[in-house]
Amino acid sequence: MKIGVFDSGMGGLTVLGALLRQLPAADYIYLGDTARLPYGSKSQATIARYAVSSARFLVEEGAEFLVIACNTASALALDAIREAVRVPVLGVIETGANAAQVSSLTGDVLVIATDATVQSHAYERACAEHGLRALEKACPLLVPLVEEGWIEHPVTLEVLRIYLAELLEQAERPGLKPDTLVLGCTHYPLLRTQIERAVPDLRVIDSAEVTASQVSAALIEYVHDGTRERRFYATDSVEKFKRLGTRFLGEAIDCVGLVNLGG
Ligand code: DGN
Repeated sequence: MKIGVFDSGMGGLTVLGALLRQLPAADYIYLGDTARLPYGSKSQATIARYAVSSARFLVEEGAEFLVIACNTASALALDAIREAVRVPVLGVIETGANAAQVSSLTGDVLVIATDATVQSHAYERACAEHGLRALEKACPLLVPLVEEGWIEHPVTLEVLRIYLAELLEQAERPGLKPDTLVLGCTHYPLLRTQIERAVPDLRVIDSAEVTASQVSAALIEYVHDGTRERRFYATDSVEKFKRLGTRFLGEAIDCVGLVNLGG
């Protein structure tokens, strides 16, 4: 079984890292559309066009199952991808909302994500389908801080503290009783420890881990130990991908292919 994992950049490597831990026998092919990121500032039509061409590339390369390991693409392009390819497609928002339902006893959850994901209200809708009330907050400074490698940096800890304090204050106004916090961006698992320390009363849902669990549960019977192929592609900046990607994946990335998917 070959699983294709797609992100606009490197954040999706946190999902791939969790998949490698939970379902190591599968073959994996990862594409980071680094030439066209960030998706968050583009229109829905453009994001869908980029995401569909990326998904088609992975299927042409043999992927039999696709994981959209990017919240922005999952929020804005999942239907377009499903229409364009003939393999099953799973996005990180539905898996995050499923896990929030299992976690939350009060039915009230908090979500932190990028601007584009929050503006789409995809988490609010997905949570509502599971009978949950979700309060979403954009935390746009976190992606650049993670990409800078400032995981334990005092600036990052202070930015996190401010965002989370604002979110908890907003939650008090409508009388929500949140008990769960969803990390709605694939960059945020790198900050999980710091976030858990900052909000010890909330259960933190790491969408990389829960996505990997759901993929693993769905596919385990189809995965047979074989070559354990791992292939990486980026649409630009392969050297940077190798260097920074290792931090997201948790293991070295030796070889990254450059692929041109057009404009
Ligand atoms: N990691 C992407 C996500 O999950 O939405 C965001 C990446 C970005 O904004 N550059």
